[in-house]
Amino acid sequence: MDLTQDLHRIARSLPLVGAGNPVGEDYTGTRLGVCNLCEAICGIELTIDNGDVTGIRGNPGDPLSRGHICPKGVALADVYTDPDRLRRPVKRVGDGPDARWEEVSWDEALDLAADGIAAAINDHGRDALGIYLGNPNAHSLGALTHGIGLIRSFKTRNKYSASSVDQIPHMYVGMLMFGHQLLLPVPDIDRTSYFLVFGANPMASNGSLMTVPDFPNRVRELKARGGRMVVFDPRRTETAKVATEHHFVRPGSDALVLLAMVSTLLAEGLVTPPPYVDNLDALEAAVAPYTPERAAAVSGVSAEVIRQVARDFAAADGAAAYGRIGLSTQGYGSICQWAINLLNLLTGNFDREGGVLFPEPAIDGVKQKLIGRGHFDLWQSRVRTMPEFGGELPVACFREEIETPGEGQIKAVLTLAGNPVLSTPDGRRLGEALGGLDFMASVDIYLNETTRHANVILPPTTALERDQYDVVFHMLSVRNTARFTPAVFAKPAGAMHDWEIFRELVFRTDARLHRTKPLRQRIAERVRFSTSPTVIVTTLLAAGRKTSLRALRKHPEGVDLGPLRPTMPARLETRTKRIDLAPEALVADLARLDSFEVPAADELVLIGRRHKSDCNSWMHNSERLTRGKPRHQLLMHPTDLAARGIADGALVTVASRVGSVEVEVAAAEDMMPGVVSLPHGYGHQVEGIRLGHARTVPGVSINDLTDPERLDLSGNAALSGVPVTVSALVPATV
Ligand SMILES: Nc1nc2c(c(=O)[nH]1)N[C@H]1C(S)=C(S)[C@@H](COP(=O)(O)OP(=O)(O)OC[C@H]3O[C@@H](n4cnc5c(=O)[nH]c(N)nc54)[C@H](O)[C@@H]3O)O[C@H]1N2
Ligand SMILES: Nc1nc2c(c(=O)[nH]1)N[C@H]1C(S)=C(S)[C@@H](COP(=O)(O)OP(=O)(O)OC[C@H]3O[C@@H](n4cnc5c(=O)[nH]c(N)nc54)[C@H](O)[C@@H]3O)O[C@H]1N2
Ligand code: SF4
Ligand SMILES: [Mo]
Repeated sequence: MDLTQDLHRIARSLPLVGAGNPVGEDYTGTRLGVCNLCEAICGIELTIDNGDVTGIRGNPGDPLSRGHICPKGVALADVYTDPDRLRRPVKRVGDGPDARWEEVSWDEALDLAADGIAAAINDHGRDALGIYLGNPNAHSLGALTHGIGLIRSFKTRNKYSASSVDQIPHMYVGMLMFGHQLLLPVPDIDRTSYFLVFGANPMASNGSLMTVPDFPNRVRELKARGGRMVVFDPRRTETAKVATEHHFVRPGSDALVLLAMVSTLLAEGLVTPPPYVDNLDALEAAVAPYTPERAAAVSGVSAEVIRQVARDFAAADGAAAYGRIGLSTQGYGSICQWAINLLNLLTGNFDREGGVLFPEPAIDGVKQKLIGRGHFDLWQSRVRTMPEFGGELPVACFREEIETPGEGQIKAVLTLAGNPVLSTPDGRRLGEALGGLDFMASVDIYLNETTRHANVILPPTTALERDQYDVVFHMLSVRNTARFTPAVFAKPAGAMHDWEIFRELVFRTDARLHRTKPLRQRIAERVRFSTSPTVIVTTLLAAGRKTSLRALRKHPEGVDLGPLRPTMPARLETRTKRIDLAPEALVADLARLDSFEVPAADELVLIGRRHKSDCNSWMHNSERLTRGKPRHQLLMHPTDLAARGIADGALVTVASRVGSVEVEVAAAEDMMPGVVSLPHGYGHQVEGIRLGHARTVPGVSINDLTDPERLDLSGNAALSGVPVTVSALVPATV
């Protein structure tokens, strides 16, 4: 045994080591890892041959994921090996199609970034810096432990993230009803006998705000024990196909359907709410007008179905209502999430086995106060006066804040792991706005549709090279477990972790700012940024007292902390320790719902979709994920095609108020008539620039059609249900 191995062994036995025990360059054997590509956080086993990953499979020993893996998990190795992935910082020389990218040293790149950020703040004030945080931040321990510090340090009000094209309605309603933005009930899928799903497709997405690896088998088990899964979705999705019942619902009309279910429960005396709720009378008065007949007239769901589902839900021995992207990214997302909570609460399925429960994670962000309870509308965006939520402004306002002159205008942008040009409404024009900035820096592992506008790109290490503990997703998991995964591979020489990049950005920018921070803040930041994510996890686990890093290191497959348990009302964060069934702001928003309009008979509305082999706006560089049948087409019902004289396979123009795209159409019986669907995260072609997508994947960006003017009460973008027209461009050749 040589000295290095001895050192590794000693390091492993210490609770406070940062780097874990990465495999050597010539390692051959297996190694446990974790997939960070979606919220299912599957445990994986890598086969490594002489330092190369030759295979990835699900780890059957993982108490949560139980051996599950999807095509993306297998492709995790492609991120690690992709020659197009950035491994050194690059700076842009020149503009537009003539731009060239040059590798530069970390020192030069970080100084360049700090110069640009500091210049904007010095010349125009702190709000001159705009920040966008993308989805993968939630999947990186370092980004979570150190990202908040970075954002606080810059003090800008121009903060944007993927949350406002995603789950703000859940968080807003969680804050209003349970007193905290991260108190989100999770379906007890393993014990429920009635799983009611609105606007989610976990067979493709593997679940969201519900960490549920191995969803296909869990549904199989649900059905095997006589349980039911009932799905409401405008597309007969992969999930709808394995459901016991599926109902088409017109996009954006769910709030009316859900409220009609709530009013049915009340009208028929089917309610058994827990003792710690208030305002049942107010609720009854507010929802009484929302009858099944009224919902049926606009939703395409019959009044009988609405009544029957409400009755079945109330009668089931353990029922869980759940609504995801299709509910939260629409015009009435907050009302929808309120109504979902009401269904669970009123039927006694809130905080009950087989209903919905609150996980008890080993690191509890709520209890340990890692994040505040949330706030809403404390300030507004400058141009459109849209409300902040939890300190963030709606990303649908990002472009206008860059383009509109005046005090507080964004002059420089920093993006962290995000591609808002493809991911946020009217993305094309956001891209143009980014092109006009004084300065932009991106922390990202690829040159993409967004980062191509940056002056400098700072690429961090990737999943297999860093320690991981899923702080967020253990809080949303269908079973209480904990797992710490040390980096599989060592950080390569000359690479930086995301949190180290954040540290340098903060320190180097501070050194250039005319304003100086109070000494106390500077010392606190020094300490925070000098502490590694793993040390922070160690401390948080110790404080949580459910397990320890030492225990988790002994069990890299993860430890089981048991099924979900009732914990309420003790964990309510409301001042009264009670739940308001009829929060004023939500009741007031019903007035807006009353103007919900059914599209004209010849009008179409657009919705999105996910595929099990797509990963938001990236991973299209992976050959194994992109080969096979194309899946970028506009899906449209045959009767809608026929009505327009469009043939299956034709090239069509899809136009909305905001823009138009040209794309192939595919006839799909699975679509609700009147509804068309495009996947998001496509549309990579940018002329003259070699992006980090060497493989040309066809398709257009749905977000060149989505409309930044369409928002929910919470400020979340209403990406779903956009009115569009579809017309033939070129007749089909086949
Ligand atoms: N129309 C429509 N639009 C949508 C949605 C929809 O359903 N319909 N869904 C929305 C949702 S839910 C979300 S979450 C957003 C997601 O949208 P974004 O926030 O833009 O996130 P991604 O598309 O995942 O972009 C990931 C970027 O991060 C980079 N990256 C990957 N891993 C790392 C890493 O470890 N570190 C760093 N620094 N960078 C990394 C990738 O190169 C890529 O550029 O899209 C939203 N947009
Ligand atoms: N394979 C894969 N998995 C992913 C991702 C990915 O890009 N690819 N992204 C991850 C991310 S960031 C997230 S947030 C989650 C999202 O997880 P999910 O919420 O499961 O996401 P989707 O598959 O988009 O499912 C949304 C469903 O809502 C339906 N829908 C659209 N509009 C409406 C409506 O108005 N009413 C109703 N009732 N339904 C509607 C759509 O047809 C679609 O089936 O997935 C995560 N997992
Ligand atoms: S479901 Fe797939 S993408 Fe999601 S964590 Fe598991 S292997 Fe990764
Ligand atoms: Mo998301």
